[in-house]
Amino acid sequence: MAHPCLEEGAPLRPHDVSAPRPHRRRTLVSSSTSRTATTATLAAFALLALSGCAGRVQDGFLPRAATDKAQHVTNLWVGSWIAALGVGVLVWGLIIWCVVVYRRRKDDTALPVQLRYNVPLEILYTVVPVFMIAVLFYYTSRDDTTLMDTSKHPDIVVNVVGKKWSWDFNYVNEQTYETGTQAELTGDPGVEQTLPTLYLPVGKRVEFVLTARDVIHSFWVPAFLQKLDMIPGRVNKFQVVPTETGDFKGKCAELCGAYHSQMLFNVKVVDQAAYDQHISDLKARGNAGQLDNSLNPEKVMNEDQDLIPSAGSK
Ligand SMILES: [Cu+2]
Repeated sequence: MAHPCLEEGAPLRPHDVSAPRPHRRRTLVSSSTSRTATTATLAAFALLALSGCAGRVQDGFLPRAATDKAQHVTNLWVGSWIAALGVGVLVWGLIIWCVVVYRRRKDDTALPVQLRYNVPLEILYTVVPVFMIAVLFYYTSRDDTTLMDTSKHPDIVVNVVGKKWSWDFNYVNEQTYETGTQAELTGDPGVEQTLPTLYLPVGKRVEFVLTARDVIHSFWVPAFLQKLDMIPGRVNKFQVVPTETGDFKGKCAELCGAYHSQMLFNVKVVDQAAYDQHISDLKARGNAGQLDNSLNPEKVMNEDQDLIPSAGSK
């Protein structure tokens, strides 16, 4: 037998309709609600300010796209937010409409029917979300394929090696390298100059070949709007064409141990002459050859061996 309260027309218990609500309680609830709303608004502004969000609204507050492919990420991000907001506004609107139109009136003494179904509506509830997910999946998959495409011939190949807690950059065709040591974030100015710096020529297709010496790291230049894991024993690749000169920041995006937060590097996108000069400087410093994967405690797996770049692969 159903619970009496679930039966159609079951009368409300007297205290449900007639017991006066203590005024004090309502005041407390409404003041605590408004306090919560104020706190949430302040927190949102603080988050925006503290995160140093310098992005523009039309970029969805992402850093400005600095590679040929980054605009795809911005478009997917902004498009997804617009879709989510559209769905949100519709759902919030329906909720508010139900709350207002079907609120309890003074003379309501009976609970509405508590168990009811509507097959067409329920089919709609199932089909519409599946359709929405399919659309998001299509655009995500399409952009993922573009971002991960390495079929074009690169002008520069850089084997970036992640290690606890810094980076080695092997310029494969130039047969020179830069090796980094962990940043020491003392809070004093000048730390950035101690970080390893990756030089890239503007407008040239760069292939990053990513390997790791010890644990999983992730190669991330936020301005490129793209990152990829570096997995011990595996070789991952992606290509970008940096489209503007300038100084950018790079970091590890995978929690990799105690000093993960200090696994930082600089990126300088420069013209070809400055790039060539940097390569000459590295060679003059005696950095000949490669700091390759022979330094890793674990071998790169057999099936990935042919992905390891060698000079002349350009
Ligand atoms: Cu790391």
